[in-house]
Amino acid sequence: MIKRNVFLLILAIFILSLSGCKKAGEERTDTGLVLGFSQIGSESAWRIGNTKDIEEQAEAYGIGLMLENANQKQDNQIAAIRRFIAYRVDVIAFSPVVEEGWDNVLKEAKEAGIPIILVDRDINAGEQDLTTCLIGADFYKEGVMAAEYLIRKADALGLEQVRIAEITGTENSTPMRQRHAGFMDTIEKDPRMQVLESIDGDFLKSRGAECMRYFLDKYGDEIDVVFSHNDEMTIGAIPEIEKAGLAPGKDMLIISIDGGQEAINVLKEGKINCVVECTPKLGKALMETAIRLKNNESVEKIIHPEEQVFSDETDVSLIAPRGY
Ligand code: GZL
Repeated sequence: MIKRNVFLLILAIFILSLSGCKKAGEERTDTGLVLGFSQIGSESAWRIGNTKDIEEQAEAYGIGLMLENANQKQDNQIAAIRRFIAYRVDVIAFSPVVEEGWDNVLKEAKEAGIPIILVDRDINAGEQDLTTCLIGADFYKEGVMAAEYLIRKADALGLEQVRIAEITGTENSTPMRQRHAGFMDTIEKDPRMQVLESIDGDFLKSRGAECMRYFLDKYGDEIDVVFSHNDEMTIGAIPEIEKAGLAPGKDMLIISIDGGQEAINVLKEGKINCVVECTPKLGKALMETAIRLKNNESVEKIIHPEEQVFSDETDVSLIAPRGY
């Protein structure tokens, strides 16, 4: 009897400790489903839009959402997943900040019988079957679309050489690895294309500015193209180009990924040439998948949203408000 009381006391303390997360509330909402979600952080307009969409869709679907923000730290995500397991949520979802280091905590979730949904990014779990599905963009295709735009633009401008400065996203993250791979695989057959250097901007605006200062100091006006893995870093880089007396979008082509409103506004100003869309609106697919799992229904292994390219090849004034 004492053991049970100690357990209940520990459980009560644990539940009270969940002050950092948005509680499902004591009452289960009308689906009777509680979803634990570990979000990477708030590093970009994309991430903030993704969080907002997930919260709105949980409300719309009547799902109790416990959302924790990991502030870019994998340890915080692992701790959050352990709390969700202890709280015995029905489904756990998370956007892994990097691809490695998840085996142990996901095995604990599997042993607890709680299904895991990957949102936005993937993990490298080898042959182990630790997650039920991935809901997120086809990052490789985004890299391909960025490169295909560049090849078309080089043809249109009659460029004989195309020297590229690449500002990558968070090292070892799925979007960084796959956007780089898709881009490189597409340009490698084109003898005009040369990547001067690739450096890690960690998807952050401040790091994007730092990377651009480094590139300008080292290569100056040799740079023909900046390929940036997300809008935040692109927005950080553009003022540095202007401080160097160069016109972004004209003296050097600017290619970005995400498609948030701020980048689209800069595209409309002519300072960015191409923005590949990476939609953050994954909430609807997440809620529908969580409900299917709770009902023991099968789900697709990978769910990719449709995505498009916004560029100076079309009338950018027609681009509708982006919502993030
Ligand atoms: C892509 C997402 C990336 C965005 C960045 O789906 O993982 O993380 O491109 C965000 O803006 O930081």
